[in-house]
Amino acid sequence: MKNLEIADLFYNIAEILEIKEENPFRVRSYRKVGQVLETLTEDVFKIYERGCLAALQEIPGVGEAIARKIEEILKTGRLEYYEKLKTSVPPGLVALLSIPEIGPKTARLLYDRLKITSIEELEKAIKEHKVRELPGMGAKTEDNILRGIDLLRRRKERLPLGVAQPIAQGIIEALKVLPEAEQVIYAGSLRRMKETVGDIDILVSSTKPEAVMDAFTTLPQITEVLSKGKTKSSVIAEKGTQIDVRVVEPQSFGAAIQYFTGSKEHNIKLRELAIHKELKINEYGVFRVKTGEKIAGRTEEEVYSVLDLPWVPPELREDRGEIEAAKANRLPILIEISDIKGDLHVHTNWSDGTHTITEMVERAERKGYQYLAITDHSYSLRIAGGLSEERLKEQIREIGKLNEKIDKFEILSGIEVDIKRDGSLDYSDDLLKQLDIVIAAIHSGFKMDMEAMTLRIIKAMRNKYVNIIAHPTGRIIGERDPYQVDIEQQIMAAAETGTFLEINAFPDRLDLKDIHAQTAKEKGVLLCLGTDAHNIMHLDLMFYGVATARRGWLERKDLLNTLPVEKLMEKLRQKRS
Ligand code: DGT
Ligand code: CA
Ligand code: CA
Repeated sequence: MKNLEIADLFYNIAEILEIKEENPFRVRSYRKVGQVLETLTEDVFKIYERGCLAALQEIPGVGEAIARKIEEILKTGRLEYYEKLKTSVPPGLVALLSIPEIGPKTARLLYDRLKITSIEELEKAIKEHKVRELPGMGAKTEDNILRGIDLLRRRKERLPLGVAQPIAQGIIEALKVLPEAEQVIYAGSLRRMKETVGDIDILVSSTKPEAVMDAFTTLPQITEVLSKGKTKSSVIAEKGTQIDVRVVEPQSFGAAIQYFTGSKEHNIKLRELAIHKELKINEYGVFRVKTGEKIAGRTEEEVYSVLDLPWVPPELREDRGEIEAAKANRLPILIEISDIKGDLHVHTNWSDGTHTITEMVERAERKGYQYLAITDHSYSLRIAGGLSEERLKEQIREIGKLNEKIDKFEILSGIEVDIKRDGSLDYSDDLLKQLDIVIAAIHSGFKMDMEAMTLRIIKAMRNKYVNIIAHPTGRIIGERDPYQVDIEQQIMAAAETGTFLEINAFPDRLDLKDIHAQTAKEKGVLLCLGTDAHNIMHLDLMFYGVATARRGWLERKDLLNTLPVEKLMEKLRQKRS
């Protein structure tokens, strides 16, 4: 089994335990293992081969008991504990739980009262208005559930970027080692770093396409070959992902990458430009209409250049003004991962993270960062080990001591403080004042109407100690729609109060999303990137945050954490004065 399949198995265990109303902390620990395995860059099997149980236990969140379970899965392809557990709940109940709006209590109720064990049965019961009759339910619940079912179906159609990217990377690495492959690259929506991806498009430049096709269609990660041709094949890989690979001759490679990167809308605009210049553009190159002479195609730069355009970064190719900007030579100089000087949203084992402050700091230093903000959860979020006032004060002292011991690196004392329903915060201003950085966020009470929710967040922004609103719309891609909030008003209030807005880099969130980040920038709001890391490996998810920022046209100056530490501290203090 592959990482993602093992991750799913642990998620399923967590869900069944949830139905059985087992200890929530146990449920959480299984879910956490699922999350960790999902974001692991190395193959679990390779880790196991390297050092058996001991190596597995080095994976964050994996203790001895879990390591033994992983070992059993790797050795036998199944887990006895899970097989038994499955038989302890009615079949079908687990399927209901995959609907975002349905928790274990509701699933049980639907089963006990209406004998519902599948999504189709549930839809039928809702159509017959049977669900609203159940205790604690109503017409609104029925609507919510239908929306959840819709979300689930949409999710199945598109893959989150954070799932697609590692799968594509794995295939690319496997193809790169082929002697016949000159260059290998992903194109399509993945190269544009869209938050979800319909299918993965990979291009290989080679003069021996058959050899590449043979190798590709027999890779171990591929579960089904849909079609195999001389230069193009389609397959299904992990998680039901469709992957198209095309082999192109080196002299057309640039034109092919340009064409297959899309977007379709961007390409249509480009084609119109070409026509005006009496040129024809396709996946093989750019040609003069009159003579048929080929004038570009080996590189992408060439293709843009014969149209009198500078090369356009893939993240901008959505026909949202990039061609006009390119023509006027006003393309933004997009932020790069190397511009990021620190992570501003990080959890540790003081709340629900896996690693110690020191471990997180060491990893951040190794990434070349200059600072790291420790922002554990606040008191209300008890399930996540939210810090009491006393514990927070203790953490501030601890960070003070650690800072004395290290050179050339700054640990910022911070908090991810809960915004309560009335817009007030979990701690007193006196305590917030003692912190270097305060992130405020919503973790409960998602279902308010738009006006109340917007006011709730704006009230938090008015607190002069609140520097940042984390994951400002609360969406979880494919899981939970954004809460009802007037994003325009939220952005205006951020500008007015000098509050920064986060782009949460966790690939399930990417919140603010690209276009909202762009609006914020246009309104003069400074944005910041935080991974929301709960273990050391999550610090690497900054990649996805940067991708989102680039899709939002952001430049170095638009982001808080491209600043050196002194300038950052200055910015953070500005609101207080
Ligand atoms: P996806 O897979 O739905 O996330 O989105 P894309 O953008 O990866 O779309 P896909 O996989 O259908 O096709 C890859 C690229 O190929 C697309 O971005 C642009 C190009 N392409 C595909 N079909 C057409 C077309 O009919 N006209 C033009 N101009 N380009 C096309
Ligand atoms: Ca695609
Ligand atoms: Ca495709």
